[in-house]
Amino acid sequence: MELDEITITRAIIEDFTSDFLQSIDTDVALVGGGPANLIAARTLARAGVKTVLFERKLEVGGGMWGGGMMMPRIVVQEEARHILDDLGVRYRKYEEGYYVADSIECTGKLIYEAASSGASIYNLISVEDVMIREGDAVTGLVINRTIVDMQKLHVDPITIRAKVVIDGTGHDAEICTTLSRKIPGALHVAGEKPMWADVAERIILDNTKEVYPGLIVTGMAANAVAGAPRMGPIFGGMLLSGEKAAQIAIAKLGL
Ligand code: 48H
Repeated sequence: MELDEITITRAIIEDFTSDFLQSIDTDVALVGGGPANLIAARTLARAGVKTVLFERKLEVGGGMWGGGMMMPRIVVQEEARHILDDLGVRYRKYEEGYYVADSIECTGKLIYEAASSGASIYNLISVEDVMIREGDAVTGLVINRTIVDMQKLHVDPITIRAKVVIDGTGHDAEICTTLSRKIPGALHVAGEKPMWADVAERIILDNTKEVYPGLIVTGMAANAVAGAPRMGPIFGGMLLSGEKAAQIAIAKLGL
């Protein structure tokens, strides 16, 4: 068979466009492709929820790839060990209650699991704003190509309609911060506090919640919004938080 470049080009444009058109009106839109949102996306997609995730960077996976100070290892505590088992991530017991896993294996499996469960994942897209309708609820996202922001190009964004939005943007809690800036009084973003792994990991599930109608916060962003500490390279809280965010979304959708 003789390969034809135009066929290759048409396959990419047509397939992407058809998927993207399906994604512009979704049940749940997740902002950020870090570990919390990847677990959330997997949980949602497995429950049959139409799930779309946007990641600003070329690579999905957020801050998990780099482990602790570029040593590709993460620690997961007993409470979240079942998620490593569920993902098929290998780990080693370090001490009672502490498990060490390869951050590259874990990130790769999270991405694989989210994508193969049926979540639509789009990289190189930045969420720059939200839509507010229907009596002050978040009803969608405003998105643009990341390169537009990087190059400071004057290009208008487009929009995605979603019944529920999950902010999983990590330390900067970008969606919550944008909302609090644009609608004063809508939501208070207290800001992340210094490292205290024990407190941070205990409180993250309480902080994973619907912070504004239609907007759920998860992962590091949940602690940043609540004014809770950071925790360093222990990831059980991120995984449990992502699961909880998905469960809140599923309950909101009435499924
Ligand atoms: C599209 C965006 C946007 C945007 C950001 O930081 P993450 O890995 O987030 P979590 O919460 O899943 O995991 C946090 C963890 O990695 C971490 O940092 C820990 C445990 N730190 C402890 C400590 O003490 O430091 O991923 C967030 C993702 C990133 O990939 C961003 O590029 C992406 O969100 N993102 N994507 N539109 N506006 N903002």
